[in-house]
Amino acid sequence: MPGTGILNLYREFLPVTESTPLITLGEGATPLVRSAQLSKLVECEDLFFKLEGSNPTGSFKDRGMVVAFAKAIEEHSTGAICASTGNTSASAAAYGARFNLPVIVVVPSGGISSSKLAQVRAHQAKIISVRGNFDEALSMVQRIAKEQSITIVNSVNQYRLEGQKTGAFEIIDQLGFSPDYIALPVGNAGNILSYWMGFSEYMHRGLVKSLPKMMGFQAEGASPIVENRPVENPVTIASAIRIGNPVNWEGALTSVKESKGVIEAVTDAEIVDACSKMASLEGIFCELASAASVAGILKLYKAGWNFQGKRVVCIITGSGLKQPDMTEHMRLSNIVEIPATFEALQSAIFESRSE
Ligand code: AN7
Repeated sequence: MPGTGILNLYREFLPVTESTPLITLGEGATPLVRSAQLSKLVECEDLFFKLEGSNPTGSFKDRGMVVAFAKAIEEHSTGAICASTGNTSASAAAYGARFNLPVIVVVPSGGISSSKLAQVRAHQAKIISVRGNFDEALSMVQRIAKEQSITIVNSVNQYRLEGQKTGAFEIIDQLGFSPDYIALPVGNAGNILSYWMGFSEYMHRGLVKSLPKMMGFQAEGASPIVENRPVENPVTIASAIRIGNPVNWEGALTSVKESKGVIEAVTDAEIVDACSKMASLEGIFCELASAASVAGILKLYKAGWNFQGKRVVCIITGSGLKQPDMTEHMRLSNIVEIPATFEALQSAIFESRSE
């Protein structure tokens, strides 16, 4: 039954006890959409997009957040805290509002998009802006959480990973088999680990016959795992993945190693190009960070990878509405302004057609 949420749907795979409240805001059951054009561009048997922007707060974070909040409530927590590049905070704020848990959000000053900030503020979470980057914010949050026994809802919280692995379950449930490749953006590196946990678990339980290769893509100016060293001042246009020292670094490496996948970097220009292609060729408006997965596939194809006969799923982690201020960097159509006369409309249509 759709709308019942991932805790209900996948309870046997989740850390649900008799006293876990099966809360939901309607997360999960997101569309898996077949590519119309990009699959041809990379000569791939089948390319799918998992639209995680269709979750209640517009990103994949809700899958993990619902489990983190359910466990926090079960454990009689008095509040939740997170550092965030935006989506984690938007999700935490929403679940906090709905399930009566005060939420504190710590964000890098100027480092999160206006619409994510609007979500946090609308949900009345306490918001603290740090003059520093995400990694600095997270290390302070980890210390506060430890000293003050507030529940941390970043992906150091194992329940977040447990919830996010349901994305992998859904892909198999929707396709009926495991794809050959999963491509996803990597920031704090929780999601790539979650997906690998999910696929491995289905395999272990005999619910699927093969495993995909995990392909993680970082933004070039924020690619510590690729460079094999923390990046002190990460820079990328994709603010959601502007992270220099991911907490699940080891987990990401394990996922890639065990699945015989890859972790690579894509440039900002490649991310913007992929985001524009998603919007103009596929009808899918996604976040820049999310487009890193698509940029990665395009890059590997150009580097000579052969996707013939392969089935690829790109995890589109967040909606483009999350980052309206970034669209200016994309290829955009012109706006033709006219006086309110029928003749002007007629000639504007005619002229723009003949362009
Ligand atoms: C759209 O919100 O880290 O590698 O604080 O918002 O699991 O961190 C967001 C990360 C990909 C990377 N796509 O996932 C935060 C935050 C989008 C994101 C990622 C994020 P992880």
